[in-house]
Parts: sequence; structure tokens; C-alpha cells
Amino acid sequence: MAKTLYIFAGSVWAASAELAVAELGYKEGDITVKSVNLVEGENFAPSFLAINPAGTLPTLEADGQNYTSSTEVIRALIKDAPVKVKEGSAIIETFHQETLDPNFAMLLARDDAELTAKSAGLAGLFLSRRQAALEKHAADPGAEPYKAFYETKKGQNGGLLAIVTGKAPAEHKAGFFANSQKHFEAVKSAVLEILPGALPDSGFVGGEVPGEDDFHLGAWLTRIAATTGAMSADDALAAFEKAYGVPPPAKVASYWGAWTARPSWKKVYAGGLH
Ligand SMILES: N[C@@H](CCC(=O)N[C@@H](CS)C(=O)NCC(=O)O)C(=O)O
Ligand SMILES: *[C@@H]1O[C@H](CO)[C@@H](O)[C@H](O)[C@H]1NC(C)=O
Repeated sequence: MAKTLYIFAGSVWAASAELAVAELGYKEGDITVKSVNLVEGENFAPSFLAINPAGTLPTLEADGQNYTSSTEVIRALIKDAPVKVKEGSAIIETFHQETLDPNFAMLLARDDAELTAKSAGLAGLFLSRRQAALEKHAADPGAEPYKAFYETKKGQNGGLLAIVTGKAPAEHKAGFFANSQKHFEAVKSAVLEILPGALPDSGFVGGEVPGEDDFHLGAWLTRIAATTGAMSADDALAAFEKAYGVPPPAKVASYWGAWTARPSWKKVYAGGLH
């Protein structure tokens, strides 16, 4: 059956679906891949919200159905795949909790120095372009059914944008720093404690080859590596150690080695860690 997968090169959860596609033995032409530019807020177009009312990636259209989260997308990809892999576990939900959100891990700033650095980088650009796209699309013909969506998003994104541009009240900024510190600590303990608790000594949760859990964990861990400043497979363990003050546990190091050796990982992250 025809499948269309919507992704974006910088998206962590789209990458989880891309890892799945690359591992599951689909042939060229089985899946049409379309890019939705999140930095330009193309996901906020009414035409995209008609497919996925949450406006998020990955999104998959298959068999007349729309799959609108990475968990659903990957499950649907696995169901029809030529290659069979091990079914996932509760670990997927654990790593999708808001407390471990890899997108906020990228945006967070724990103090003024970090905020200044992030504001000048992609985070600042991302927030301002998105706000402009929200304003634009909210005025599109066809935007009417999504009015509530635009209002909520404008509020959330606008709040973050105000912090990044120095326009937020002091107490909002202090709250953002506090949330950021909490989030950083939660992610750190996930890398140092929760993840090793879920991983085997070698290979993948799915066995010799990645399974359903691994598509999610591989993308999550790669994004977290990027947030610590890692630029490649080779410098990530040192970057983790520098960020967390201790080397990553042996199981995490082994897992990183297992994923980064795979052609699928090399393909998905050819343009850099994200
Ligand atoms: N729970 C969703 C989260 C997806 C998600 O947050 N995707 C991000 C990219 S990694 C996105 O599309 N963000 C766009 C936005 O929130 O405006 C899933 O697992 O698919
Ligand atoms: C799925 O997406 C199509 C657009 O391709 C849309 O017309 C349809 O209403 C969507 N289905 C559901 C159930 O949201």
C-alpha cells in the first residue's frame, strides 16, 4: 500500500521513524518521503493540520489512515515491513514523557550565559520564525477549524520567544531557568540511570539488530548527545562526560557504539547529530 512519511532533517522524533524505515527493509519507492520545514513553521499550515491536528512530525499516511505520533508511525511501519523486529515495551512511553522531552532539552537554558548562547543560535531563529509562521497561517483561508490550536501555540511559542529576546518579565525568566535546571537533571539521570536499566550489555534492546524500542531510544540518545555539544559519533562519549561530570555507563557507551556503527544511523545522521 502507498505510504507517505513526513519528516524534517532536524527533528528528533522524525529521525526515529527514519531509523525504522532504514532498518525495516523497505525498498526504494515503497515510501514517499516529504519534508516539512519546522524552522519555517510549515507544520502549522492548515493543509498539514488536516493530516495531523497536532502539527507534529513524524506523520505517516498509509492505507487511508493518518498516523500522527512517532509511536503510531513506527508501529505501522513495523506491521507492514519486509524485515521483522522485536516488539517494543513500556520503555517507549518512558522516553516520551514530557520530563524527558528531547526538544525542550535542546531549547533549555539554565542561566543567563546559556540563554545568551542559545538565543544567538538556532533556538532563537527557530522560535522567531515559528511565531511568524503561526501569525501567517492563522490568517490563511482554511485556518478557521484550527483557531484554538493557533491560539495555544502562539501563547506557548510566544512565551519562549519573549524569554529568548529578553522581553519577558524577570519572574518568567527565573521560572524558565528553574524548569531548565530540572529538565537537565531529569535527562541526565535518564542517561546515567534509567537508560542503562533498560539496555543489554551489548547489541540492542531488540537483540542483535534494533527493534521497536531501539528506534525511539536511538533517536532520543542522539539528540541528547547533540545537546551536550557532540558533533559526531566519535566525540559523543567525551561530550557526555564533560556535560554530566562522569563518563556514561558502560551499557550506554556500548549502545552508542552499536547504533553509530549501523548504516541506518549513518544515513539518518549524515548531515550531523540532531
Ligand atoms: N509525541 C510526538 C511528539 C512529536 C514532536 O514533538 N515532534 C516535533 C519534532 S521532533 C515537532 O513536530 N514539533 C513541531 C511543533 O511542536 O510545532 C511523537 O512522538 O511523535
Ligand atoms: C487524513 O489526512 C487527509 C489529508 O491527506 C485528510 O483529508 C483526512 O481527513 C485525514 N483523516 C483523518 C482521520 O484525520
